[in-house]
Amino acid sequence: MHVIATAGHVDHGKSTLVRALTGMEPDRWAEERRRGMTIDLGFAWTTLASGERIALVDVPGHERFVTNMLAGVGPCPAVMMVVAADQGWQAQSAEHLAALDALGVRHGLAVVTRADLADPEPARRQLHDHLSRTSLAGIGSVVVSGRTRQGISELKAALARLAAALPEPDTEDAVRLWIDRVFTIKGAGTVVTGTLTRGTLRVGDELETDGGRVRIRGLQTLGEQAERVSATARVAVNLRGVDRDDLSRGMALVTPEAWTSAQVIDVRLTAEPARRREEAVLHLGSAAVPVRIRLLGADTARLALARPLPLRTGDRGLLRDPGLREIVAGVVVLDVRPAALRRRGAAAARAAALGEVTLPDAAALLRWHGLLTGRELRAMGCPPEGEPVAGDWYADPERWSSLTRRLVEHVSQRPAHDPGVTVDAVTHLLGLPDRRLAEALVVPPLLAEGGRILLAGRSLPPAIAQAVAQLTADLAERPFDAPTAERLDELGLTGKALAAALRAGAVMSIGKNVVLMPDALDRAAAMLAELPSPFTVSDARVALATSRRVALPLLECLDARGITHRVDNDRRALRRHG
Ligand SMILES: Nc1nc2c(ncn2[C@@H]2O[C@H](COP(=O)(O)OP(=O)(O)OP(=O)(O)O)[C@@H](O)[C@H]2O)c(=O)[nH]1
Ligand SMILES: [Mg+2]
Repeated sequence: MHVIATAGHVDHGKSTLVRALTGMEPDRWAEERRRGMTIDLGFAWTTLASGERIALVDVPGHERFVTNMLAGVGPCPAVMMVVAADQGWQAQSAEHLAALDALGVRHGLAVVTRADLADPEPARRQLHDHLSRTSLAGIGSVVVSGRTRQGISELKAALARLAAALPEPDTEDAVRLWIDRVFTIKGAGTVVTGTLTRGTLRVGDELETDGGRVRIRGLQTLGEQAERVSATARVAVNLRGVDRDDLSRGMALVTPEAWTSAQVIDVRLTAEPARRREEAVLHLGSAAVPVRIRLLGADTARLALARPLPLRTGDRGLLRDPGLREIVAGVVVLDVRPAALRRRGAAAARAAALGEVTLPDAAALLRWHGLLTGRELRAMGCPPEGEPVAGDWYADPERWSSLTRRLVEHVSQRPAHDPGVTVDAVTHLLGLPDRRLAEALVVPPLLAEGGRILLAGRSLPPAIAQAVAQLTADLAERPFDAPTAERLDELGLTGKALAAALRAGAVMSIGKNVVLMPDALDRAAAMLAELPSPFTVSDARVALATSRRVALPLLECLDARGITHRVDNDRRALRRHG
């Protein structure tokens, strides 16, 4: 199934078109039929000759009902942009198109209606001209009359082509169903409807709403009962555990813990606001939420929402000024839980950080947040990459090495015969959210002994311990970038001092003047295991981000320990274990 919304000025024939396509009545209310005008969203569907089912969300054209229009269009992946042949481009044609453009809608059809009343060509040219400057540039067009049915079969053929070109939704993804209607059915209880754009709903599933957990009691799609419904679909969900009055349009049903409930967000604006403004309404999905705007950079802003929404990075919405009745800008969500801007200059720094990415990935989110769990990353819209540092925790490499550095410094500054610091004290000292992170920070020259963290070779004289701590900090980011002879000299790690550090196991030497941390061989082996096998010295050098001066003796050490072996003159492989 595909779901397509209508758009266009009042009275341009959208509902008539929906009727002609489906034989169904989209205007559900008596008042709508009496006034001959759509007020709220209408729903209808049809099966094309190809067997493809098309559900239509019919929106009102009148400017008073723009909020309803946006609730219908918000979650829809495609649109029919309608202009009447006898009236041409009008104010709401412009506002609706601006909304679609702000939301980044790329799929659709341009439809010239009421072609029995006037030559459709001028309207068609206008339509294409306006579309060409938007995300909908290049879409096809059809000329129809809802009255004479001229063009309706061409329109169906064009819809089949549009449907075939729509991107496949991810039916395995987490669900976020934006609610567009809530009602009760006698004997069944609360029912909500919406456009499902991702994931799959099954009877019995537990979902989350603003108010808490609910369970799916029954499902319908296009008037038929179903055990499961996958995106894309129009769906009616009968819920257990919630009152009709606790739900409304603009809330969402979501897979538990798969989204971030966000009340402050950082966004990119797709257009520069024409004037400074501090308030607007954020339209996203079927929601319309008042927001306070704080501009950060030229095209970035922080929004404070009047109520939280389940969001992820990459979500698109728009800001509208209901007083001036104008769309301010489209927004792309960049961060769903940005840190507070407290210090002077924090806003400028934030703008610069946001400016570095088009859309954040997990690495960018970690750069911004330092430490996040895989679950948090997924709920923010960026599945983690690489390995966790502890449990489900992922770390920004720079933050992680600065934590290592602080810990080594802290431990090495303690008196020579200190019994060490407890893991809990370190957790507190470094402000870590989980003590497992403190445990994971214990790498050479640190070691854990009886629940306490201390410096390996703690019997070293303080000057040498300090030098080792410095070297650890040097090597935190590039562990194989062994210090030069000058640096060793500067640190005082030469002669007797170096010998003492080596004896204590606080550092290791893999060749004359090539000093590394004691875990260097294990770490090198782990990194080399990622390389296509066999590999050359130069492959290893690049992978380990070091020089030949280090790579050669390091590989020889690995050979000597049976971790690697020579395959031929210039290539090696890791020895298989087990
Ligand atoms: N002659 C003629 N009249 C049409 C055609 N399509 C719609 N109309 C008439 O135009 C008027 C408005 O049509 P609707 O389909 O209600 O227009 P709409 O775009 O849904 O209007 P809103 O929902 O209020 O935005 C009605 O009187 C229709 O009968 C057409 O193709 N030819
Ligand atoms: Mg209508």
